[in-house]
Amino acid sequence: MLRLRNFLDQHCENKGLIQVIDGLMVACKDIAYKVQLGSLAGVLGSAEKENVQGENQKKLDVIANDLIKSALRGMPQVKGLASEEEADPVACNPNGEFLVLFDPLDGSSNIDVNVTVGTIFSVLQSNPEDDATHEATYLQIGREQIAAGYVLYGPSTLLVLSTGKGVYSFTLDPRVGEFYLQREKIRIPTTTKEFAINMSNQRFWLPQMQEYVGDLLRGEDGPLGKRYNMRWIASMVAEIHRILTRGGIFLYPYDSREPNKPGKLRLMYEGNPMSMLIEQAGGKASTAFEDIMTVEPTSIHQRVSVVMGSADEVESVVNYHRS
Ligand code: AHM
Ligand code: MG
Repeated sequence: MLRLRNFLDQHCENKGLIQVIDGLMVACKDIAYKVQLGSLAGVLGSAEKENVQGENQKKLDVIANDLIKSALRGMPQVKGLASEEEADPVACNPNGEFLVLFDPLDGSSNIDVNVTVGTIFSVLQSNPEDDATHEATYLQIGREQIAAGYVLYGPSTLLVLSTGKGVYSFTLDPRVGEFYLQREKIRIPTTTKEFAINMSNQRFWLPQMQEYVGDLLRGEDGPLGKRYNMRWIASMVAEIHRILTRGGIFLYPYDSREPNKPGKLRLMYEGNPMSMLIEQAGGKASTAFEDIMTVEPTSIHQRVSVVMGSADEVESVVNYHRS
């Protein structure tokens, strides 16, 4: 079995990037260990404070953020970082080449019920003259990402990674603390009969989205002509992992609960990295109007409408929105 480090040495010419991924995984293994111990490590429950987005932080949100932050700050290759749990970007090493954006613990509403959560990350290249304390330094479109991935803390701990040459997954062997390659060049089936959306928001969606989901629910009697199954885990990492395993479509579209925000999920450290993985696996990732990875970012914490997964199904959603 091929160890992650050996895989990277064989598949990635960028030695600095290898160091960054290696360093990130040191922090993620620590997070995996704490998630596994749960209440035995005293890490469950609320941190009794809010992040910059006004969301209640869980203890593990804060712990995961601190672990990743201190790992990245210690790396000479990393110039700066931005996190869901940090109001502002954090400068690391002035001579560093890379910017790392991350959601330290996605799906954290699931921690206390022992359901899968994960860390999502996106790596960008910086210019030597860029100031890592400036938000503008980080505002690159998703197509500029040089690597993206997530670590899933589920029954097994998995890393799913792309450095722009396909998607690979690795499983952590906690007995030796190493990730081993398990799946190569992952491909998402083009068609699907499985969708994931939070149906409780139905009345707040755009009419086009209501029409599309209405047609899904009509099954073989509707215009889509097939019976669909539904899943909702409320952990984007877990949903995307299911789609990378057996296909499907994941939607967190615009809704009018907060009319000024384009969606719930964040572009820079949720939408973009997941879009890179999905596209690298042959799927599509759209806002329903344009490719997510072409959206020009205007702030680190900006929101985006998300429709991603099996290519034909995403195309179908885009077609409903053309009308
Ligand atoms: P988080 O980053 O604060 O955990 O929020 C993102 C999560 C996604 O993982 C998931 O798809 C979504 O929020 C679930 O939202 P809802 O509570 O509407 O089901
Ligand atoms: Mg998240």
